[in-house]
Amino acid sequence: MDLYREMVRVREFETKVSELFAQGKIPGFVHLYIGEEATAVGTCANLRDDDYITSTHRGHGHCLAKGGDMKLMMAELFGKKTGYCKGKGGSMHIADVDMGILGANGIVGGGLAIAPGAGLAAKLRGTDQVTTCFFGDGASNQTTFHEGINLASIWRLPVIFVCENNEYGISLHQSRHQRIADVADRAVAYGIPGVVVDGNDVMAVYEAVAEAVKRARAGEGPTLIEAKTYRWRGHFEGDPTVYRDEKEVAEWKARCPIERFGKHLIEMDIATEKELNTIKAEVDAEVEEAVRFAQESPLPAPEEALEDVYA
Ligand SMILES: Cc1ncc(C[n+]2csc(CCOP(=O)(O)OP(=O)(O)O)c2C)c(N)n1
Repeated sequence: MDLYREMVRVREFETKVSELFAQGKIPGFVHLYIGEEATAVGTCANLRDDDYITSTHRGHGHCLAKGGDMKLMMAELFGKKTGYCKGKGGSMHIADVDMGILGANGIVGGGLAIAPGAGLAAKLRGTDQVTTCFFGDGASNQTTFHEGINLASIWRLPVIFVCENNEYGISLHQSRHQRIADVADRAVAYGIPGVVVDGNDVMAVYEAVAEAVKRARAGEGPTLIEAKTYRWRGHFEGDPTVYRDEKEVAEWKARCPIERFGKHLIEMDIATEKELNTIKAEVDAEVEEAVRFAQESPLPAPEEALEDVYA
C-alpha cells in the first residue's frame, strides 16, 4: 500500500505541476516523470534515510520517493524563498542532503560522476550506506557513465546504477543513439551484474534493487539495473513531441504502473477500490496544501541573488 501511495504522490504532484506550468505560474524548465513512477518508488523503497541518491533533470519522482518534502519542492518550483534552494534553483536543482538526496542535476550524466564519490566516502567511513544513481538511456552514452561504473567496479563501491530507459534522449529514439537494445549489456565490460527489469512493474523493480542493495551492503560492489519504462509527457513541458506517434504513447499509457499495481492489490485482496480512492483523495489534499504553501510564500529579495553562490 505504501508503494501505491508513493506512486500516486509522484503522479499527482507532477499532474498539478503540469497544470500550473501551463497557467504560467511556474517559471523555468520542467521535465516531468509521469509514467515512470514505478522505477523511483520501487528503487527508493529499498533505501534507508541515511542512504544516498543522485538524480537527474527529471528528478521530482526520485526526490519524493527518497523522502523529499513536497512543500519545499513545490515552493522551489514556484521560485519562492521557502523552497529547497531558496527559490534560486528550480525543478532541476532539488537537493536535501539530510535525506541523502545529493541533488537533481541539469548536467546529463552528472550524477554518474557524483555517485561513486558518495560510495567511496561510505566505504572509507566503514558504513554500509549505499548510493543509488539514477540516469537515462541518453546519459549512458556520456563518458561519466563509463568512468563512474569502471571506478565503482574496480573499487567494489556500494553503488546501484539505475538506468531509466524511457526510450528517448530528447527527440532521439534509443535505436538512433545506440546499436544495443539493452543498456544493461554494458555491465559485461565492467565485470558487474547487468539486470533488465520491467520499469513499470513496481514489485519487479523493488526485487531487482533489493538484490543489488544486498550485494552493495555486503561489499560485493555495484550492479547496473536497466528499468524499461516510458515518459508520457514531452521531454520538457511545452515540447510539441512531433518525434513519436500517439499510438506508441497510448500503448504505454495502457501499461500505467499505478493502475496496474492498483489492480494487483485489489485482486490479491490487499486493498479495496474504496481504499485506493481514499489514498488518491489524501494525496490530492497533500498536493493542494503544498501549492497553498508555495503560493503564500514570499519571493526572494533581489539583493539575495548573490547569497549562497559558490565559485
Ligand atoms: C552534458 C549535457 N549534454 C547535453 C544536455 C542536453 N540534454 C538535456 S536532457 C538530454 C537528454 C537526456 O536523455 P536521457 O538521459 O535518456 O534522460 P531522459 O530525458 O530521457 O529522462 C540532453 C541531451 C545536457 N543537459 N547536459
